[in-house]
Order: sequence, then C-alpha cells, then structure tokens
Amino acid sequence: MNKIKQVSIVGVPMDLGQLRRGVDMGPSALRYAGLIEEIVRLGYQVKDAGDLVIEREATNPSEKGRLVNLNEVVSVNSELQEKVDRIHEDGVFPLILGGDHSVSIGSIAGIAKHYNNLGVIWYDAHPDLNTIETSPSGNIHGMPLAVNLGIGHPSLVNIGGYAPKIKPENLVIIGARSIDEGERELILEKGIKVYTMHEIDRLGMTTVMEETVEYLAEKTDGVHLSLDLDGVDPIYAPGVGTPVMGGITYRETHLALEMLAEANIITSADCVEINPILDNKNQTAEVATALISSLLGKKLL
Ligand code: 4U7
Ligand code: MN
Ligand code: MN
Ligand code: MN
Repeated sequence: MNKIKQVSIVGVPMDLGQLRRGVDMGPSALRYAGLIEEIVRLGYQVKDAGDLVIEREATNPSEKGRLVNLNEVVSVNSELQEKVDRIHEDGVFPLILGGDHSVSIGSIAGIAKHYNNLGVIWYDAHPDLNTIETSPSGNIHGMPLAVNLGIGHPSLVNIGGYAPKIKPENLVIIGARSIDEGERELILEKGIKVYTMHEIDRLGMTTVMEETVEYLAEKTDGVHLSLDLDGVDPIYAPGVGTPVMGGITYRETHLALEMLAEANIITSADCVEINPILDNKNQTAEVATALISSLLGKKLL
C-alpha cells in the first residue's frame, strides 16, 4: 500500500441498506473530524472525489417480505462500482466512506475485477452473510459479504457485470459476536476463516493479525479492508446503528491496523456504519479517523 502514495476518497451518504436514518451523515462526520487533513499530513496526495448523489424513492421501506430499498441500493452501488474502478485504474488507493455497509457491494465490485485473488478483511461485529432467505430484517447492510461471495439477489450479485467478486478462502472476518443461524451455516459450509471475539480473547490481537496477514499474503494479490465501526466496542464507538457489546477495544483496533500498515498488504478500504445522530459529539468519526491514520502508516514515534 505504501508504494501508492495517492488516496482518493469517495463518500457514499447512503442509509438505504437498513431502516434507521442517520448513517447517511457518515461522510460529513468523517470530514468534520478532519480525516482528509490527517491523510494529507501523513504525506499522501489526496483527492476528495466528493459524495455520490443518492436518489430516494418514496416507497415504504419497511414493507415486509422483500429486500429493503433493493432498487436504490442496486443503483447507488452500480455507480460506486464505476467510480471505484476508475480510481483503481489510475493507480490510486480507493478509500470509500459510508454510509451503511451495503456500500461494500459497490466498492468491492469496483476493485475485485482488477485482481485474480482479492483478499478481504471484514472487521465487524456481524459477518454480514445473510440472504433474503436467512435475514431476520430484510436489511441489505446485513448481506454485503454474501453478495460479494456471489450469494444473494441476482441484481446485487451481478453489480459490475461479474460474479462472484471474492472466494471464501480469501476472506477473514474479525470481531464477529452477533451471528445469525443462516450466517453460521454458511461460515461452516464454506470454511470461512472467522476470528470471533472468543478467538480474539484467547489468542490476543497480535496473534490474530499475524495469522491473518500470513493467511492472506500467501494467496492474494490485493487485500480490501472493510471497517465497520460496530466491530469496535460501543464504549469507544457509540455512534453506530447496530451496536453489540463485548467488542474489540480502541487499542486492539489500532494495533490491528498498525500491523496491517506494517505488513503493507492493504490495497483499498471502506469505513462504514457511522451514525452521527446516535453518537456522542462525533466521537465515532474521530475514532475512525484515528484508525484510518494507523492503517495508512501513522506511527506514535
Ligand atoms: B452491519 C443483522 F439480524 N444480522 O441481518 C441483520 F442482527 O453492516 C444485523 O454489520 C446486520 O452493521 C448488521 O439485520 C449489519 C441482525
Ligand atoms: Mn476497469
Ligand atoms: Mn457490517
Ligand atoms: Mn456490523
């Protein structure tokens, strides 16, 4: 990653992948927290591509038995896919700011086509491996990882005109502690590598990250980090829509991202699920800004 000293930022102010409003303000909150200036201070050439324009249909999003806001989520992610694809073609590190986690469908769709074996690190309290059949909510932000594996509604799975985007063996989930039954079955069936909170407690973050880097470095030619702020414990990151107690600490998360920076394997990233309305004086966006700085190579000394 450090060989690419250019970063392009795309904001996706979208909250349609779930029912709670507010996560659409994530990009503004990150800008307010000084994310862009911080990345510039780290020596990167930063291009802020601004935010996608999100068009809303005035439908009832809570209608049961369907995917919530499917058409809007497909159209936003198709546009994001094209944007991220172009950033990658210019040789620039894409950093996507959500928005809810459904934006990872578009970001990974734009990136994965450029790699034979894109690795993905999914830092999250949830595995986001639901489908319409298994989802307790119908919310697409609980499905993006399944979609990236080629499992789900065809109009989501085929965004960018190809599927699947990633292979199950190139994926590592870190921080999971709220796993639905269908997700559990898929993890076991596909043999997906998951470090739940149990493994993090037992092994410690150092070992988790050493193993993750070794696991991915061998077989991937690029690694996307998808950072859902609810992976971090809500004590540190309260401004998220689906908080789950017993999460990864602030220091452990820094350590994880510092180790990824050292390993120099991350080639793109997204930062999602910040909800400023539920936050405490923009704390979560500030935490995210500090974390992204670590990912991009910031050191204490
Ligand atoms: B997030 C959930 F049921 N699994 O599918 C669902 F618990 O992107 C939550 O990780 C999904 O924040 C959380 O609705 C999605 C629920
Ligand atoms: Mn291309
Ligand atoms: Mn998520
Ligand atoms: Mn989550």
